[in-house]
Amino acid sequence: MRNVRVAAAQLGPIQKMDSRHAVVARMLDLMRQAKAAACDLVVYPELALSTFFPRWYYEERGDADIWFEREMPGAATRPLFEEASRSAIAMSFGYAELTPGGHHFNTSILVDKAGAIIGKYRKVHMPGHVEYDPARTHQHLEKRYFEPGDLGFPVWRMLGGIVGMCICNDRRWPETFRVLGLQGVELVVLGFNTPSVNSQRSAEGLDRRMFHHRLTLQAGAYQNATFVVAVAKAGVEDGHHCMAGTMVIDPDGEIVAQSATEADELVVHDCDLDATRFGKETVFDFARHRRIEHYGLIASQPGVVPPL
Ligand code: CDV
Repeated sequence: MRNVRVAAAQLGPIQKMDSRHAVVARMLDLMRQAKAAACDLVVYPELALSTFFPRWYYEERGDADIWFEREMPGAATRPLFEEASRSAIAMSFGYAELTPGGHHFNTSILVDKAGAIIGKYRKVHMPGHVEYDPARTHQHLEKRYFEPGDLGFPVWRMLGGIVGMCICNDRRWPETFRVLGLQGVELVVLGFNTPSVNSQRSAEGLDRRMFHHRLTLQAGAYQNATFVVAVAKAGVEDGHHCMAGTMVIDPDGEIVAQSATEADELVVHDCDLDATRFGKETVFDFARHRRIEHYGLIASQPGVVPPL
């Protein structure tokens, strides 16, 4: 048995006016709850430190830089690292990263129990659009504010297992989970901000959005024999509703724990990483069963090329 007690730390809404300091205080409160529950790892959402700012259009792209972190930890986030090391609890959270070279990424980090950053992931699959789109019910300008990640999908040895990260829209792509799976991943942690309405098809509301969310997480977990911990930023931010659906999926693809609210909420689950072994040694023993001679298109062709 290799047990990792995971705390999925869902955040309720964060308004535009809320300071980093106020958000970090909420995150610290969840971390203290996680410590009281003897958790090993606390996982927060995508862009955890602010409102989901890509819904706002800034004509001058640089005006959005107020939402980006130039250093990690910085003055506002240092208390998270101090508390993590004091409590001997590992953590992962997402933030908007502005590098010294002027690059903008949607980033997540993995921090060990000593409070040291041991892993960084930059979101690869960037949804949305670059320019203001009046045809949409709301804007989703991630393609305007972020570059696609340049670090691939690494994994790290941590907490006695193999841990990987992805972010929100990445979960909808089987390629994400398979690349992590090919490195033996046993625990995938991810945060998300998912509007409860499709901006290009308003009839597609919460039920269908939640269905697709569960479908992708459960498939990714089962097909790669891994735990998945998915953590929402939920509720109504400045009039825009994001769905909850924080959940833990086991390597059989079953939802084993989930949130009940759209507020700050801790979902705790014991993940025995040895439970990943059966799938990895049988139906998803990749080395025995994969036929890479037939998969070339996946890595060589981005779009659809129908037959003539
Ligand atoms: N933050 C996201 O990546 N959100 C997307 C929405 C736009 C569909 C998601 O895949 O949940």
